[in-house]
Amino acid sequence: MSERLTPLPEDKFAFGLWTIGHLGRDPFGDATRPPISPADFVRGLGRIGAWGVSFHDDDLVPPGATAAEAGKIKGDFRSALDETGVVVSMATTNLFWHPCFKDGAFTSNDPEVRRYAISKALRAIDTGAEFGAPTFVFWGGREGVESAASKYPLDALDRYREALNYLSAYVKDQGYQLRFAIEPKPNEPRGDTFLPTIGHAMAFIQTLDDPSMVGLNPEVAHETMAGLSFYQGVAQAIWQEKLFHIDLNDQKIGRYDQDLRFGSEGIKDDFFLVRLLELTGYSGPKHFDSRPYRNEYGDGIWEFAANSMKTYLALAAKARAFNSDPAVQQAAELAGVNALAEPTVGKFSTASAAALKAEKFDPEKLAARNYFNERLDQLVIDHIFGLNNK
Ligand code: GLT
Ligand code: MN
Ligand code: MN
Repeated sequence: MSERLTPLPEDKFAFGLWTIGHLGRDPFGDATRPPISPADFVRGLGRIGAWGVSFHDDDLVPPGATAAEAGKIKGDFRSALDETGVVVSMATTNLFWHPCFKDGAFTSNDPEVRRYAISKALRAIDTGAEFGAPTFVFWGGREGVESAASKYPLDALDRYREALNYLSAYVKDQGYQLRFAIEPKPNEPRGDTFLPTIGHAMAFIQTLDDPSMVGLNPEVAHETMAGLSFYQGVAQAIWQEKLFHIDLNDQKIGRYDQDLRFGSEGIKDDFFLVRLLELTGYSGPKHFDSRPYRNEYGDGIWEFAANSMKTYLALAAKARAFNSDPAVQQAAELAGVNALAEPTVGKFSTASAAALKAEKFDPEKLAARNYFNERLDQLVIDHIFGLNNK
């Protein structure tokens, strides 16, 4: 394959400080890797050709740091950005780690916790704006319940909405060039999470004071955990102009949130996802929210990151080859793929409805049609395996 497999800035590949830099801690075991400073992390990204970096407020400046320590960390981070040309592509706030958020943040039953959560988010938005982040993500890790008796969900949604409306108004008041992206997840760490899927989040956004300011940051692993098709969810988000950001990783269905390397599991799903992003001209960051295997160490973690980008580029090349293959175009024609783009009846009129009712259809003949989906789908497999060249 003569296609380009090394990343360029225009690919907009980005990584969060908590991803490649994940220490390997899990619920059953402690860290297996040493920490990397934010500045060294950015230098590492520069070396592998990544474009962007993202962070939680607490990843950049650890809670409890003095003003002098915070200034030093931010200064070093800024120097590394300037040195490498890496940009800050997204910022977010950690409203899940500290035990005070054990009952939720924006939806905690304790009003003091809710006020603290909004205060922390306001300060994190300031930090995001300070580094020019165009997107601010809200992943409601602790917004949920174990016992359904503990929260009346309609109240919880009211409080969630109140928080996002307040924070949107703050962004406008400050004149920040920043949009919000909600990241849905069905469960983990809570038993049930509010706004569990792309669909729930998109419907919720429509109820906000300014829906245009809020979109989505869907993640492969999260929809897959819910047993849903990430591809179909992302397609609808694009259709509703709500795909502001995307978290690429991989996941086996029915498991805990694995955050595996993009392209390491559902390769056919990943092929269609990349094809969709490329075909629709999605122009936001391609953000890898994944972590190296817990037994990976040293250079291995950077190899993991470089391979995430390589796989994306390889799939994009496969998607282009698939789209331009005459055999695929022929099979797609037989399947009626392009015919679905034609309007069915157009706009309603009394006359057209009368004519439609009078039209003669032959359902038996329609039922006898073959759509050749087997042929079309085998071509997908042939392309992924590279058999189309043989
Ligand atoms: C956390 C979560 C991710 C979110 C991050 C943003 S933090 O690691 O598992 O899916 O994207 O808050
Ligand atoms: Mn995840
Ligand atoms: Mn994520």
